[in-house]
Amino acid sequence: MTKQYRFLLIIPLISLYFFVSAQETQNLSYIREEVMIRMRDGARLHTIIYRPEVMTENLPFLLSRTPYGADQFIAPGKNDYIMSMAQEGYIFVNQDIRGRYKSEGKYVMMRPAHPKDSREIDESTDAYDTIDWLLKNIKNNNGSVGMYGTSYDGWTAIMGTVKPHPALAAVSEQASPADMYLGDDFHHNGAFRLSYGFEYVFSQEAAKTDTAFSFPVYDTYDWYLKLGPLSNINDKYLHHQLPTWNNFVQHPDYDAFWQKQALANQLDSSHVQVMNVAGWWDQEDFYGPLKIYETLEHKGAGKKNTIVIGPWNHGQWAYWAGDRLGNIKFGSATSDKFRREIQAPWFAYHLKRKGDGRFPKAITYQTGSNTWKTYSEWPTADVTTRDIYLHTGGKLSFERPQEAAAPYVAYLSDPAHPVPYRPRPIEATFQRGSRWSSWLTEDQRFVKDRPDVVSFETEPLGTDLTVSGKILANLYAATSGTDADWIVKLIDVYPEDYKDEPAMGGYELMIASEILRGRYRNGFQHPQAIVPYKVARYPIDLHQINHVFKKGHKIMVQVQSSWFPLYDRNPQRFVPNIFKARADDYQKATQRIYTSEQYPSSIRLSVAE
Ligand code: PG9
Repeated sequence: MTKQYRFLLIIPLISLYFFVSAQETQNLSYIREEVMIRMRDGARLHTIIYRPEVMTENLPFLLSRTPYGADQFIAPGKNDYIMSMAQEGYIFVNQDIRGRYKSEGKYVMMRPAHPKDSREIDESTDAYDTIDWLLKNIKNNNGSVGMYGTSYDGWTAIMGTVKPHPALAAVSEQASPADMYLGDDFHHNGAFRLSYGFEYVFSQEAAKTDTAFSFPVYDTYDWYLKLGPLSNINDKYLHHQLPTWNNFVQHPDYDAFWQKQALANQLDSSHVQVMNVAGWWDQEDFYGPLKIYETLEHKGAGKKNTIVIGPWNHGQWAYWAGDRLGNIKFGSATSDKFRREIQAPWFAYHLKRKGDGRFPKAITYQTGSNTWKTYSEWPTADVTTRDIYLHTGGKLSFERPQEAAAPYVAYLSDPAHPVPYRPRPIEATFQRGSRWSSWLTEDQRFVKDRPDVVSFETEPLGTDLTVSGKILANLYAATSGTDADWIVKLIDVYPEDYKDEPAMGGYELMIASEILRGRYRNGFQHPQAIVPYKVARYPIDLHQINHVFKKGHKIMVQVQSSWFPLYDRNPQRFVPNIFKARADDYQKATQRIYTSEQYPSSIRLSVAE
């Protein structure tokens, strides 16, 4: 146990409470108070309140609700994430959600809300009851409440809007997951996120406080490979004790369990102002904030709904300067800008009526040109869709393929040798020193020469090419097996002779990527076996980018059929439930990526003039 507790040091990747400001800019003193707040069903939630020692006006509350330990919240005067807001003046409140750390009640991972029923408890009613108590019991408040937080804490923030308290005026969800089956932490398009799913669920459900699984090896690639079929997780390690793992096994398809949890089926437009925040290289919940923004747009939230997307990994806006991510440099302190110039004024206007309240609908950082852009709608309509095609011979171009000598490129996908998703050793996801948090920016040359990764690239570009908004891969593919995973990566290849920064010469930077589990090509609710060697179209949503492929750079597309151990291995033989596959279901398969006139695989780009 002691050993495991050492791993608590890893949790800052998830919970941002550990980051202490290097320079304390002001002497911001607070009175810290710890209370147990009673919810409508009698459960009491452990809550920490920080009131400024000196108050010259009544102040609004800023509430954050977490499964990661409210005690670990750094006092507002020393906390980079909220420093600008501390300088502005708020009463900060942090709460352990139901069943975690010092709170009573039962923890349910992402407990779905009952949007129409206020008698049933959920995270929305818990937020409501907390706000009600605060307004009545904490003196010198101005009657206004904001909620904010990253990831799980972002999710609890947006859940506050499902049955919102009238005093809840503004919510900033930052990297909140929206759909754990389609695009966030636990699955993408039906493909199971093995290393994240296992390690995260263990950290949350093995005990009431965060607890890391103790791997006997450093390179977890080996551990997961030797694990064999997924059923060994329960048979050898979890023994059916962790509810979320059991749910993975019992709900392999997009059934009512996942649909009920999906935010698109819970959220509605309300009186609450919402600011959604996402990072282009968020390794956990990039889909979430985009989906929440889109859902609220469809529900008519209009001016009450805004989005900010920066060049960040999961939660990077909350700490440090944000002038680089992994090997990629941005030339300015993007996170700092977010905290000072976006987050702080937005809350100040909505909770204190300070400032002019003029906020752009969308602020998105344009990578490549390294500039911030504002938009009156997002994704911007100011684009033309253009298809870029995969060709035999490894070429990529805007010309549609003509009759080709060989209509496809083939490779062998072997579940005994899956493609690593990042360079080995693959440290445990949350362990100190893990490269998990920046893996999406790794140089993709580390897999380029593998025989089971196929690459297609353009000539060096003659002019800058700006892609802003949605992108979609249209893959035409076939397999000798009866199930297959298809992974598509869109890559910016730097010139070999890169004068700006010689060490980045030839760097292959992933700008977008996604996986689709082939069995779900016709819908996520009903898996269907693939007919061997039959060509099928696999549409793969690559989400959105705002990126300039600079003159002299090349555009590359890579296709592969495994991304291990982030995603579990597809057995490549169709079985009804992969969590119950047997060792001998895992078989090699020959994959064909079509590049012909009849089956022109391509990526649909939104190109800005
Ligand atoms: N990505 C984490 C998470 C959120 C919600 C559910 C499961 C995992 C997090 O960083 O909080």
